[in-house]
Amino acid sequence: DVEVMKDVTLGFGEALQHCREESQLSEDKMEEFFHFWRDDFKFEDRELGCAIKCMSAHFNLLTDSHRMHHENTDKFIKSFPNGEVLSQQMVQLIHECEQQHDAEAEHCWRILRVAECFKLGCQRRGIAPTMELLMAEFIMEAE
Ligand code: M21
Repeated sequence: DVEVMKDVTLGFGEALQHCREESQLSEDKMEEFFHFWRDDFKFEDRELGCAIKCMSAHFNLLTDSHRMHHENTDKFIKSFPNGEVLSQQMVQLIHECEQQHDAEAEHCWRILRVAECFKLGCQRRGIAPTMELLMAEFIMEAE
């Protein structure tokens, strides 16, 4: 459901401010996390992988080996309205993406590839939020 994914994205994106310094992700590379869902978004910068790693750690969603913590991720998604309709699907999708990219030993690069795989999987399943929806909510929150 695209509404749920919108809420999870905006919630997760709140950690971006905390993680800019640590991840070295400059504002011109990504001013707001929801740009992740743009059609022309490029998964090229290692710093973005580092930022997603930091943001995940901020919400306690990573294990010691820097893989998704299934239980905590499930709980995190369920903390958003109607999160229970997507949590299992998201956890399973991220897990499959992790398995596909397990050979990449460098955490920031692997997490960047996992994130790209996750986005593609969401688009195939029709659960990726539209930019229109994200922008509208983001502007409302800022006002
Ligand atoms: C749903 C909102 C945003 C999602 C963004 C990034 C999702 C990236 C998943 C990667 C998780 C990292 C797991 C480590 O292997």
